[in-house]
Amino acid sequence: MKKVFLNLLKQPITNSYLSKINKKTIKKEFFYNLSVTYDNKTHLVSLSKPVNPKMQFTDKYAHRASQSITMLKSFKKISKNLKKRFKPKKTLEIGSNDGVFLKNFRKKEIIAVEPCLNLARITKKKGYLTYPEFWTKKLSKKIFKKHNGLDLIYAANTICHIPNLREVFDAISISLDKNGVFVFEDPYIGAVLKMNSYDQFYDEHVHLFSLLSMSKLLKDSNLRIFDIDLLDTHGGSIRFYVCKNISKFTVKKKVKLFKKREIKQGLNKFKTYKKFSLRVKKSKKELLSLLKKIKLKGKKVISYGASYKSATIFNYCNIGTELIEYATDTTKNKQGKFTPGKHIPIRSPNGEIEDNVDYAFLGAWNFVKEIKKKEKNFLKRGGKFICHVPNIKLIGL
Ligand code: DWN
Repeated sequence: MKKVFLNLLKQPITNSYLSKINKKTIKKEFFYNLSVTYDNKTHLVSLSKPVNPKMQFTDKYAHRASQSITMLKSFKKISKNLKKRFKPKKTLEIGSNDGVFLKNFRKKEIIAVEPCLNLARITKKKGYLTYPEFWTKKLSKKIFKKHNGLDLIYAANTICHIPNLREVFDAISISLDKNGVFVFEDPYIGAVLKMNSYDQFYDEHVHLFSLLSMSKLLKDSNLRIFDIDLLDTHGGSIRFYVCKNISKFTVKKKVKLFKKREIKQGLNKFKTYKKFSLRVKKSKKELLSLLKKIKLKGKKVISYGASYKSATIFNYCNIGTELIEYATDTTKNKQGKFTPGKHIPIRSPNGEIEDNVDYAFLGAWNFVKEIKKKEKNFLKRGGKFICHVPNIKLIGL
């Protein structure tokens, strides 16, 4: 049975960066109620009512996975490791974005699947075989017919975006070779609870996974987990190594140990999530109080990164231009636009943070190390970052 534990109020579609702000565009903006459930049967954490994917993954998809050095390095490392460990001859990536993972493979070795047409065009143009479609059983059958069984299927920050997980996993079963591997990584619910990073909940993050939930869900599609990795990326992610029930892989000892750890953290109990929701309310109160205090002193505050995550914070906490003057973002097609819901203008960072800025809210807190390195001058002149994870805090030199 699914039970709601968190209500993050009215939220927009996070990819809907507005080009103009006027009566018409404001009236047209789509909002839904963002509440989050825990299922005591499967242990899965999901949004109560997912938004229609066709409204999200359009031909105007803004996010570019290759915007951070951290992620470029991470994809390079995992590509190298996967090649060394599994020696795949035919690999497929679900949700290939702008090709940040693909580029580590030879063109004839890898197939891309990407439903956002503007992104699919990028990898197609670079010469990668790209299916501009959602990952479904129908597509999987088509791919199997053309290429036979796949040795490796990889997905990063994609599977948690798909409402119908049974369809995803059945589709994997269809096109994966007998001893093929399906490797996927997504933000980890255990880390979200630990870091109080409630901004990991937004329209696109339909589910947040644990090992407990994933072990149950994969069974129905005759798949099983044989290894896992815990990652630092995106504020704490989990990577699952999955194979067919009948395959040769034996389960690593750490899988069993990790399950015990999750039980100790209470990931199989509703009350753990309920307690988290109280911490979220506290975080909102403290963030608003800090921002208001800073503004009363006449200081200038911006947001560093107009991330999708930050849309949850701005809309849940009701933070608009009265508290945050503008956001900077390196993604070209976000620049000149306005953040969804709260309509904060987005600018190009033009190198470093401007001299007259006193505080920068970390909309991209998951890249704090990279950002601190880049913004040494801001910190040297006394500038401070505002960060909401794990607690509301200021980060200086
Ligand atoms: O799952 C998803 C993740 C992986 O990416 C998608 N649903 C959408 C998107 O979510 P996000 O926007 O919360 O992800 P990021 O990668 O945390 O966003 C950071 C934003 O900050 C990007 O728009 C780029 C920007 N940025 C910047 O302006 N300066 C990032 C860095 C490191 C910088 O130095």
